[in-house]
Amino acid sequence: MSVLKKHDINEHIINKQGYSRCYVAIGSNLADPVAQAKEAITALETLTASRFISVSSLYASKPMGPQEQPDYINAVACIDTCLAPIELLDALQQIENEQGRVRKEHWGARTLDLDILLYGDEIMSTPRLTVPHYGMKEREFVLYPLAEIAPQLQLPCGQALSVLLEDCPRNDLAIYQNTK
Ligand code: ROI
Repeated sequence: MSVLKKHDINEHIINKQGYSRCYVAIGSNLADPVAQAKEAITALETLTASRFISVSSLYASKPMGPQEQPDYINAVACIDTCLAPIELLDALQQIENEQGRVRKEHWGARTLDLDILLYGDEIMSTPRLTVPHYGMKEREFVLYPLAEIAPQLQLPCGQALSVLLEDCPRNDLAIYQNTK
């Protein structure tokens, strides 16, 4: 029997048309977070040079970092894109800006955060972009929504998402609304 390779498990990481499978974290805790998240999902559905694959439910989560800020709405979306990593970052920052992103302090409240969690199987660190996202392995509001849409996922480092989840308490994470 043949042994499954990482590329078989993370199916279609790069398919024949040169698309890379990417996972994007969505987070908001200002200016109607549910509406912000839904608007971001709509923008991702029509992202240039990309195909929208799926999105998790919306989750309600307690703030990580300073506690004197509102609870967050979080979700994770999956897209296949022909955009290079920096082009994808630019496109996501444009969506953030179009939704009037406000962010006053580091780790403080924000109208919309769109973070690249994974870009295919790439591992990269540049001044503007680190992939995989530096904090994703410890964040319940990232790992649980990610597992909802990609339960079999393996990270580029070889770690299985299912193993990361075993060490990640849910805290007060709760499904807030289905997006289907
Ligand atoms: N906390 C939660 N629950 N959700 C987020 O999306 C989020 N984003 C952040 C910080 C400030 C780290 N805390 C968060 O950037």
